[in-house]
Amino acid sequence: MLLVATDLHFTDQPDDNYRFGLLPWLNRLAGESKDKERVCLILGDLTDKKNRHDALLVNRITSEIEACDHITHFIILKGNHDYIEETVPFFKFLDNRNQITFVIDPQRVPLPNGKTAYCIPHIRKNDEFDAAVAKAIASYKEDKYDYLLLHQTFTGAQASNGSEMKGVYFDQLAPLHKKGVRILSGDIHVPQDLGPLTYVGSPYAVHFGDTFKPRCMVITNKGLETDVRYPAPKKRSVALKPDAGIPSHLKKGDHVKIQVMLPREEFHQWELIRASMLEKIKARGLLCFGLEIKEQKPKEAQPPLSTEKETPAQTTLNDGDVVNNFVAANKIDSDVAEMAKKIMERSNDY
Ligand SMILES: [Mn+2]
Repeated sequence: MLLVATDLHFTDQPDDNYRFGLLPWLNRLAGESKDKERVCLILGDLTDKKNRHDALLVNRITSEIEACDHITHFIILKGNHDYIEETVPFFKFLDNRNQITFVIDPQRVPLPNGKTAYCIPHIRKNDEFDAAVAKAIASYKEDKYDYLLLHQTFTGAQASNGSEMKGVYFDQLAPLHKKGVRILSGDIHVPQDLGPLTYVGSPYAVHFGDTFKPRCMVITNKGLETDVRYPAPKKRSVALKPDAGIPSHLKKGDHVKIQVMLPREEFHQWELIRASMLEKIKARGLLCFGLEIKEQKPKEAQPPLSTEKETPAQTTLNDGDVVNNFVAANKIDSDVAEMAKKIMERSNDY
């Protein structure tokens, strides 16, 4: 069997601790399989920061991988968050261990279940990626393979805020798709099919405002695919009226940032409203990462005859949306965008 997970974004932040249950959980799933070979594919972004990791984090990741006694082999692709220097990703040293293959360059990787994967880890330059795909197609003609594993942004992919990403083109993968090669990619956190390829998606919400349904995939040796879902907290930003209850979809342990919509003339009641909101958050067992006032503009302030719709952005934009909009408008590198989101999240932490 193949267990497929990607974009784990492990960090040393206590708030991200929920991500660490994933490997033991995948290991338990592997333990339920009758297959002899139980291979875990991680399609990149093992960690969030690219370099200079804390000793605790590094030792935790290595020991958690080693503790996966039901998983016979790990194949880990280099994602864009896994390196600064292309040839020396931080976790390259994992490749020296028996049960781990850490793939840095495009290459054919035989899977222990008898299948073969062609891996193209993250490539920064689009033309270099295109050249790697051309090589992969040539390689298929010489000798077939079953899977093409990637970590790349393809044009048309849907980001967590619904906007469309720009990157490399998926049309070039069509010849492999037509031959029946299963194409799986990491990088985009929202699980989705895009032309010939499938984004597996993150196993949990990574940023505030991530509303997608996270998943991992299990693929049997016969090629049957099932989505599996690791129980992890949601990370939601919500805007509420001062007397509103907490939305029912938020459960114990979920991470929330709350904006309370308040007309300016009621700002003086904030201390009371804040205290009552904190009570509600506590009663529901939520972890609060931000509680702030958002001014509710008076109705008469809006131009009454305007044909323009009020942009929902005024009331529902969260930090992630703000960054994503800016990134889309200014064509900013996705790594920089991720960093900006992190900074905004931390600066809002209580
Ligand atoms: Mn990622």
